[in-house]
Amino acid sequence: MPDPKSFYQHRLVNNTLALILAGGRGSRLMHLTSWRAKPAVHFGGKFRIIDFPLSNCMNSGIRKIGVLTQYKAHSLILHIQKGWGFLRGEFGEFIELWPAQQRIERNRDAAWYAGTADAVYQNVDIIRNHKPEYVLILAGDHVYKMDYGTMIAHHVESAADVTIACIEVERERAREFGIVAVDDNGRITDFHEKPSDPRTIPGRPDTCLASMGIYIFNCDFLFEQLFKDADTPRSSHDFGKNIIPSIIASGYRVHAFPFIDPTSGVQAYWRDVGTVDAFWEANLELIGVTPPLNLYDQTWSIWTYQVQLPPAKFVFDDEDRRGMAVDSMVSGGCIISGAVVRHSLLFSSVRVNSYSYVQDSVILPDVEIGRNCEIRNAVIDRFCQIDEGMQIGVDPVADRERGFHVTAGGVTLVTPDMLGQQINF
Ligand code: ADQ
Ligand code: ADP
Repeated sequence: MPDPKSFYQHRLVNNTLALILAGGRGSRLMHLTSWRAKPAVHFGGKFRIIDFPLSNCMNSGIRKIGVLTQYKAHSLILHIQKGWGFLRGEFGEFIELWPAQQRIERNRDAAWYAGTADAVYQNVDIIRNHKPEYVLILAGDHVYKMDYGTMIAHHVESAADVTIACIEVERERAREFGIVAVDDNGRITDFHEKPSDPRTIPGRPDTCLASMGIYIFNCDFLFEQLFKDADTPRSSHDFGKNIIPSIIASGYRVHAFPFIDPTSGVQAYWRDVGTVDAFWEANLELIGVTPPLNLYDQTWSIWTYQVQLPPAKFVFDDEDRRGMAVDSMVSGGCIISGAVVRHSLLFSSVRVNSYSYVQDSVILPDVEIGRNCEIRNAVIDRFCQIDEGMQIGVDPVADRERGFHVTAGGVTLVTPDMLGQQINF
């Protein structure tokens, strides 16, 4: 007997168009975003950050997706073209890239997507052609697993005009988010984007309820609000700064969708890997025995583009030294030869040569670590060639002198530019 709930959700997701906002600068990731947009930053051994919202769409049954790009979009575009072209156009499925194109007449003076709402506004004609009932707006730069179908069902059942996914955050961090207040029915009564004095949850002075930047709009209502905002002088055309506060002030029904893990009943995993420290920590967290984000869960697979690679290999070198990795994740195509890797995450095709030692580090794809190196507390960017005998993350002063970036948390970031190296694609 088919489950009526899943039929119902299937109809809802089928009438939903997802828009992934992937055009922001993401500059707090420093040199990791010098050449690539934040959604294209590598994560979890073989993925890119954008694979998470895209996989959530696939696993939720949403197969109509626009990805809105602008800054440094080259590697993001390549990744989506190479890895996400498997949808079937003949069944109305697609993932399309929508770069800023200045197609809207009224915006002819604007060079780029001004804010997140402007990015959507500039594509209203494309959205209209798809005739969705609901528009799901997502950030392209968060790591989490979420069933958007449940959120859309919640939106419809609460008869909301807009639903915002929300998560609890510590008050100390709350200034980075849109902070909401809700009534007993989950209706949002107040919203402040990045407030200097964030409002806490009643009875919990250390905790605030934050917007995750995930919105579901009834499509007609979205259009109405986008056109209104486009005509509003001095608006920065941003959902968090302008549209959401204005909708609430006008008395529309805006509901919160609490992001709860359906199996544990507690707040689900969600990370904004917005800084090098957060990036390093979120990657190394995956190594633990019971990681907060399980990448091995086949009921919610994370899809990606990956080149065909042979298995990781751990070899005795020519002098019989054992190559080994413990308490680590090592991706395909890696060769660890006569070297030791501890508590680290190695992306694809990393080579670690004899006498070298790597600990507490995140090594991005296609890195070669020469002999006799020592690397600790580091993030090594793609294509770096680490010369024989180099020490990284051992002496922060020496690291800074060499032009490496050492974070407040003591993580050393090294990129090919810092090593004066040209990239060989
Ligand atoms: P921020 O993350 O600070 O806050 P923003 O910088 O606008 O908001 O980024 C949101 C998403 O849109 C990101 O994925 C970014 O790449 C993308 N983006 C930004 N500008 C864009 C543009 N002009 N064109 C296309 N894409 C663009 C938001 C909300 C807060 C909420 C946090 C949660 O405004 O209310 O709490 O997300 O992280
Ligand atoms: P990813 O690992 O995201 O694919 P790459 O290292 O390939 O990132 O860089 C992203 C894009 O930025 C590349 O496709 C290339 O166009 C450009 N790029 C990266 N590093 C440099 C550089 N040092 N000089 C010029 N362009 C670069």
